[in-house]
Amino acid sequence: MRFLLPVLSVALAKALIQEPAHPLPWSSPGPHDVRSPCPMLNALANHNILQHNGKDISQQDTIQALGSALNFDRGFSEFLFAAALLTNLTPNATTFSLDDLDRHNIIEHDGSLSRGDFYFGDNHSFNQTIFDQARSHWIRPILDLHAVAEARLTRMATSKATNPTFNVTGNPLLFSYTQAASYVLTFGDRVSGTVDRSWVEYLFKNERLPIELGWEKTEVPISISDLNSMIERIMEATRKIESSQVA
Ligand code: HEM
Ligand SMILES: *[C@@H]1O[C@H](CO)[C@@H](O)[C@H](O)[C@H]1NC(C)=O
Ligand SMILES: *[C@@H]1O[C@H](CO)[C@@H](O)[C@H](O)[C@H]1NC(C)=O
Ligand SMILES: *[C@@H]1O[C@H](CO)[C@@H](O)[C@H](O)[C@H]1NC(C)=O
Ligand SMILES: CC(=O)N[C@H]1CO[C@H](CO)[C@@H](O)[C@@H]1O
Repeated sequence: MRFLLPVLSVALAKALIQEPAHPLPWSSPGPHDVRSPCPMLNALANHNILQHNGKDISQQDTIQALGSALNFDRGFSEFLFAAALLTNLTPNATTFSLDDLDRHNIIEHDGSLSRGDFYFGDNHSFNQTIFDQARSHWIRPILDLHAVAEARLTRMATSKATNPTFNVTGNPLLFSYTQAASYVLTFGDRVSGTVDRSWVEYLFKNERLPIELGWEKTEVPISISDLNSMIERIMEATRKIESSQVA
């Protein structure tokens, strides 16, 4: 008891000094708004950082949104936008809408962390059962790259075993690693390759940035070279798990 009081006072003082985290405006999609299988783009639209209707997103909108909200640099945003544009089949399109991203096997792929496979009907909506499977090995509150790789592999293995049309190669395969790398880079520490589990789960479940939980965007911009090295490391962690399963 003698120790409790000073400890509490420090905590209390801190609580009083710290400004409460300023929540960004957020509202769920209305009947005329479109959304995607990407939890982050949906979150940005819900926050009005991307247009709330989710429609006609330009390269400039993408650079502005990912830059201001997440500190993705221009090169990384341009890379993602170029991929997104492939999902708009209108000739010479210069924008995409979030529901274009449902289009199968361009970016959208089987074995997602939180969405069902195209073959089973709904490749778009958050599915708690599927996400629970992905995070079934997430025992510790801080995820390392082994845990990140394990979640991805677990879902891919289930999908491979149950979906007769399973085929994740080429760009869809690259994007499945890109997505894993993106949540580590956005919410975690790119040097240690660790990330707070609760922030990742919050994004998926709520399609909202985990600002209330204490997350802030990184001060150092996230670039394509960060993406490439994070993908390499997640692939390496994946190979380690695969070789230990064979042995
Ligand atoms: C213009 C930018 C972006 C585009 C076009 C895009 C597109 C997509 C698409 C199509 C999917 C669905 C893939 C699937 O599971 O089948 C997806 C998933 C995902 N995206 Fe994005 N995304 C973008 C930006 C971001 C950013 C900035 C993050 C940062 C955290 C992110 C994180 C994720 C994650 C974690 C998933 C996996 C969802 C799952 O497996 O259930 N994305 N994205
Ligand atoms: C698309 O762009 C090409 C090359 O600039 C042009 O020849 C074509 O007419 C355009 N198509 C449409 C539908 O605008
Ligand atoms: C979620 O995924 C599970 C497992 O694939 C499936 O059985 C269930 O029908 C899906 N739920 C919805 C609401 O689609
Ligand atoms: C698998 O998908 C790729 C494109 O991602 C395609 O080129 C290939 O033909 C597909 N393979 C099979 C067996 O369907
Ligand atoms: C339910 C659902 O979201 N299905 C989508 C799966 O992907 C195709 C495109 O390949 C969409 O047209 C469907 O709407």
